[in-house]
Amino acid sequence: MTRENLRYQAKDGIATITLARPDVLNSMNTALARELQQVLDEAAGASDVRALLLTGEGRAFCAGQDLAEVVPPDGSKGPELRSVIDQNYNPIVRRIVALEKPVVCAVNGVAAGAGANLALCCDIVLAAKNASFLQAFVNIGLIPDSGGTYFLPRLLGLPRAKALMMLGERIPAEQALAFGLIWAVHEPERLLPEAQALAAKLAAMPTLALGLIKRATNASLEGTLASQLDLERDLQALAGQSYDYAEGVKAFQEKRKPRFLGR
Ligand code: T3D
Repeated sequence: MTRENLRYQAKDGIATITLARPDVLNSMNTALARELQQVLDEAAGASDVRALLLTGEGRAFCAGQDLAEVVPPDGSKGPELRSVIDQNYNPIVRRIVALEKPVVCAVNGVAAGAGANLALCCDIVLAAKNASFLQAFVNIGLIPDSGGTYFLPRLLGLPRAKALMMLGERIPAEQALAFGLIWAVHEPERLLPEAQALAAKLAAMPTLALGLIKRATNASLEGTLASQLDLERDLQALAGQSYDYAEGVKAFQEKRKPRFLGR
């Protein structure tokens, strides 16, 4: 499979995906979107992949839609926005959210538009101190997509979510951290090692339980206490049948570190 717009490496239980169009700040064109969908499918289907790490090459994480693709500078007609969202962005967000493996995002620079929302739909988001987040859509007369209008009010509450989306201002990583939008901020040179260590930690954890935590958390965004209590019971019953549950309890009783196999 051609992978001209990203790099993909699966090693030691971690699938690392690096967006690689640095000259245009890793902005998303159709080719990159399709490649990203393909590698997400590959990581989902690989039983030896137990955590994913998403990052960008160069000084940006992702500047959102490649504007030259949708509005070609030569005046020719670009693709319809409706189909770009339907075929490029929505399938990516759906895959990441539904994937029952942890996805770490290392935001190495600016994350704008759909690039910001791509980061925010991941499970644990780290950012470099010099990274920034920007709901850039309104600056070009669009509205947030890629789940922005879903995730931001839930992550931030309405006042901050609406201000971010309506003002289109760039907020630095430290402010994103203070807002509770992301998990941690690291010095730029520490970002990748920290993200790799976190992904390695997750890859050695009980993968089935992590996947079920993700499933329950997704449901909690829509559900009631009653529906969550029922779901927790059902998912706990599943987790309770796993090898890793038996191993976790055994290791506790034997006062040793557990060796989880992810099943
Ligand atoms: O299909 C649809 O359109 C619907 C889907 C929409 C989803 C979206 O994501 S809409 C939002 C699209 N993104 C943007 O509007 C962001 C545009 N970019 C910026 O606002 C700024 O570039 C940044 C704030 C991200 C970074 O600013 P800065 O000053 O660090 O960099 P720069 O100088 O603006 O950009 C560097 C280069 O990257 C530059 O190219 P050049 O002049 O060196 O040849 C610039 O044109 C290019 N670039 C940056 N963002 C994009 C881009 N090229 C294409 N598309 C981009 N989004």
